[in-house]
Amino acid sequence: MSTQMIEPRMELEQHLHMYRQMAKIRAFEEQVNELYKGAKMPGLAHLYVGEEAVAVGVCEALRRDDFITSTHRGHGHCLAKGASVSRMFAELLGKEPGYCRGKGGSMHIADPETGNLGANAIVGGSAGIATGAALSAKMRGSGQVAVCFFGDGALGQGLLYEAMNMAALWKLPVIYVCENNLYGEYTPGTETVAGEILSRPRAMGVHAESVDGQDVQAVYATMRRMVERARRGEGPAFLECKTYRYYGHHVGDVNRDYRTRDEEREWMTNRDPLQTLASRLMQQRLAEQSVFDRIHVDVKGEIDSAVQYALDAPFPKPDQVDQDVYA
Ligand SMILES: Cc1ncc(C[n+]2csc(CCOP(=O)(O)OP(=O)(O)O)c2C)c(N)n1
Ligand SMILES: [Mg+2]
Repeated sequence: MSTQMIEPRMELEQHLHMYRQMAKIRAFEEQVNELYKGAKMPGLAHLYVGEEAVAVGVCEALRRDDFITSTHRGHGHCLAKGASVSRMFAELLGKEPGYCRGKGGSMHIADPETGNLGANAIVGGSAGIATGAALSAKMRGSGQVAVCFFGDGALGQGLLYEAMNMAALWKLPVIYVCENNLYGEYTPGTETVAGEILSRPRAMGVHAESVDGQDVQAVYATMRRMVERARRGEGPAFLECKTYRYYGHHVGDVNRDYRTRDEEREWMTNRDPLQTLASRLMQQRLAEQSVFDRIHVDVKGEIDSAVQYALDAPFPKPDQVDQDVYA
């Protein structure tokens, strides 16, 4: 077979893999919402439903040993980078086999094996960590790249600019991925962000682009170019992904008075990341509806058994309460 025939097949497989990853994140988050509503999960969680194409498109362009730092809305980032669904659920339920032995919960999941340096509940807090990881990669000559995920709310945090300034001066292999979902908690970005977002990194000479965050193929393609230039030593980049969260700021934010149902419907029906990819592949006659249906059935099976595993798992023993806790 000529490479010309192999390549489209491999490309299709990769697109279906990205679809599966997005479907897995969505099913995971829907299940988290059920656990919250059923009073089985302690605390709150910030759901990533609607934003799946960002985490998947970005992480698909990374190596396993590349680094990511995450946010309070971090489940999608962790899963896209390769975290185990069972250990994620276990962590959310406070169980011993969880990523932090059940002591971190939703907003503190870290997984060194997949290069995940951790979620961070301090808005903008992980910009310094990702930039430090990129400095370390450069000094060690490891060829690794670090990605810093953050929301539009973090655009108001000074640390981001201090870190980006150093990254530009030292040409560090770090990519700042801004998930612009139009709101920080209950406030629209129009009331908090002055001027053009991209002009901020550009003022420091950081390569910056904006992409449709609901289009996983576009996110992936843009990210690949940014990762390649970072690995070549050409320095940091900034990627603004325009996206939308379908649920409230967190699972308890059910009224969402700060935005309209029409706006939500528009994003859910016309700009859904899973539907966008599926309809494009079907229009190109590369896959049929049954392929996507099958993926959802498989994913549901995986999620159901993982959540059962976590529900059955033990809590940490009382005498371990102060172990593995650093603050
Ligand atoms: C330094 C800091 N200030 C305030 C908060 C409270 N807080 C938690 S999430 C959030 C909004 C974050 O918005 P954004 O960065 O746009 O992320 P999104 O929730 O939209 O994904 C705020 C203000 C915080 N966690 N950390
Ligand atoms: Mg936001």
